[in-house]
Amino acid sequence: MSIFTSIIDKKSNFKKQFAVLVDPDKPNNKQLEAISLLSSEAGVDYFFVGGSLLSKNSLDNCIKILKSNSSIPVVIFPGNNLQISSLADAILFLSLISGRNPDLLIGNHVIAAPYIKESKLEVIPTAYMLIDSGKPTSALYMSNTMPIPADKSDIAACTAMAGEMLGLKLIYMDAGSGAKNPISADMIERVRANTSSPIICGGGINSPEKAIEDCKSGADIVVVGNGIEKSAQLIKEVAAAVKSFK
Ligand code: 1GP
Repeated sequence: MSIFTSIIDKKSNFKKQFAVLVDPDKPNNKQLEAISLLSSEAGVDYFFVGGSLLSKNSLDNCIKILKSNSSIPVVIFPGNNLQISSLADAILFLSLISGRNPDLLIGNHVIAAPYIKESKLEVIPTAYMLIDSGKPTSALYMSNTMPIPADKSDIAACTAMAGEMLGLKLIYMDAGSGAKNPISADMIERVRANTSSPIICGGGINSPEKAIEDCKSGADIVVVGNGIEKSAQLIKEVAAAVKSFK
C-alpha cells in the first residue's frame, strides 16, 4: 500500500497519526538507533527526515539506520532539492504556498523532478504553509518568505483551499522547528472546516497535551522533532496520546 493511501485509510477510520521528524545532521548513529527502536515500540506511523539546512551529507546514513531498526516508513521532508534519497519510501513534494518565492512554488521542482523520478520514491504533492511562530525560524530564513500571521486564520483557510484546488494532496501547517508558539487551535479548525485533505501539523509541539489539542482541532498527522531531540521519551508519550485519541 502506498504511504498516501495508508494516510487516507487511517483518516477514514478516524485514526490520528504521529510522525517523528529527524534532522539527519543532529543525532549520532547510536541516538538514531535509539529513536528508531523507541518509535517502533511506541507505534509511530512515519519518520519524516530532512532539515532546512543540512551540512553533513548525512541523509542516506540516517535513513539506513532508521530502516535497519524498524519497519516504520521513511518520508523525506526536504529542506531543499539536494535532499533526495532512493533509500526512503516517499517524499513530500512541497509547494510553499504561504510564500511568494517562485523557486519554492515551481523552480526547485523543475530541477528536482528528474532525480525524483529516477529515485522511484512515492511522490506526495503537499501544500506547505509556514505560520508565524513569534520568532524567525530556519525555515523562514532559508525560504526567504513571509509566514502567514498567527492570528489570520482566514488567510490560512483560503491558502489551504487554494492548495487543495491546485491538486495538492496533503496540507502541512508548520510553525517551524523549535517554534516559540505552536499553531493555534482556531487556525487548525478553520483550515479543517474548509478543506478535506489530510492535515499535518508541526512546529513547537512538545507535549502530549498539545498533540491532542491539534488532533481535536482537526489535524490528522502530528509531527514532533525538536521536543524529541531534547527527550526521546516524548516519543512514547505523544504516540500513546495520539493513538488513544477518539
Ligand atoms: C518542523 O513541523 C516540524 O518543520 C516539527 O517542528 O521540531 O518544533 O517539533 P519541531
